[in-house]
Amino acid sequence: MSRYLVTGGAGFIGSNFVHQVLATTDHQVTVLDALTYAGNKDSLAGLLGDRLTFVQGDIADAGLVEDLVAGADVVVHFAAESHNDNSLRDPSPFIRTNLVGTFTLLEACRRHDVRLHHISTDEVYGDLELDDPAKFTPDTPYRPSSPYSASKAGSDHLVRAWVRSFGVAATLSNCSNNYGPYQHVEKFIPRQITNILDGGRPKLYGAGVNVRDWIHVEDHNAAVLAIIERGRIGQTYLIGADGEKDNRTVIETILRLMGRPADAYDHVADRSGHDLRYAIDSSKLRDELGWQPAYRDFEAGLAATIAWYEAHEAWWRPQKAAVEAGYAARGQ
Ligand code: NAD
Ligand code: TDX
Repeated sequence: MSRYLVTGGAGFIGSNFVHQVLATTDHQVTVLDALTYAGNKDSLAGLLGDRLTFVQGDIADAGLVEDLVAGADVVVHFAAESHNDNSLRDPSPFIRTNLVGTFTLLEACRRHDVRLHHISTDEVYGDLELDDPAKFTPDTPYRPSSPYSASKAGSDHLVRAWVRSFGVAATLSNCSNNYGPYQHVEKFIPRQITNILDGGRPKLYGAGVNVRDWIHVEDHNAAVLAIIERGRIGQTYLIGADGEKDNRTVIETILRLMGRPADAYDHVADRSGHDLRYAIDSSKLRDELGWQPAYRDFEAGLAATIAWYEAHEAWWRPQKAAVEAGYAARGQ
């Protein structure tokens, strides 16, 4: 039994991680989450109790972090400002949370000799051409495009520096685009599903040729657990499930699965600096740690995700109108 401190455990991937840890291990979990607009305690409904404690607070609050890290065996660091579009409007919380917050956690882990797993993104590598057979590997040079991805790239560099300079026992992972339950309606897939459920239309940025490498959130989190249990300290593992799809195809698939005509969507203003394509080579993770994705059929995973949003309107409804008003104000 280990004591896990999970930052960002009320967010999309973090809350799914808490569900998975409680269901598949005997670990004790403390969630530290600031409950920003992206955090939702309802994502942990029914779980709070003997094995799960919730602390509302900021990962950049050094005093609070010091106390919580001192009582943990492992810090699993999901907390971040996570949405590219928001980072284009106001980068400042991205700098504070993703850089200062990660620094604050690293200092506490260093003082208390606590193991850290840092969750990051494939976006730190920039983007690939559509016709490039290459995928991102752990050796791909960093070339982030947006304030979000630059702040995540900086956080990765901080973690590696604290490993090398101070001997902090950390691992890192960079994952591709996640989908599944409890994802905020600002993100691509939940936005389109809930637009349709609301009687509206999906919104495609630009021509929609941009490619994302989709992975189910449970597969991401199973990989994170494998890295915490069996990964080598100081190493970076790329997590991906060979799920490349262009955005137009994803929208057409959602429309078909929801019984709508495939062309019942709107083209809207493109994202500034929009990364063209992401693709992950996860062979290091598969070869070293024996990880394999369980969700190999994207359409089946998408259908299950649609069913989840249909059944959980009370979870997403409170955020929907404000998110759409924000997009509409920007022509998106
Ligand atoms: P999310 O936005 O859904 O959740 C982020 C959580 O962090 C929220 O609960 C929020 O309240 C909390 N948080 C934000 N600032 C905080 C602060 N200062 N102190 C404490 N808590 C704070 O994000 P997500 O999609 O679940 O992403 C989780 C992690 O995974 C992030 O580090 C992100 O960069 C990474 N990641 C995400 C994806 C993806 O597809 N969503 C892919 C690869 C990597
Ligand atoms: O309405 C939309 N229409 C649209 O075409 C939205 C919200 C997005 N898009 C496009 C932009 C991207 O090409 O869909 C793609 C996916 O968009 P997002 O869901 O915003 O994800 P992305 O920018 O790719 O980043 C995600 O994956 C990597 C997460 O938000 C990050 O946290 C993670 O690091």
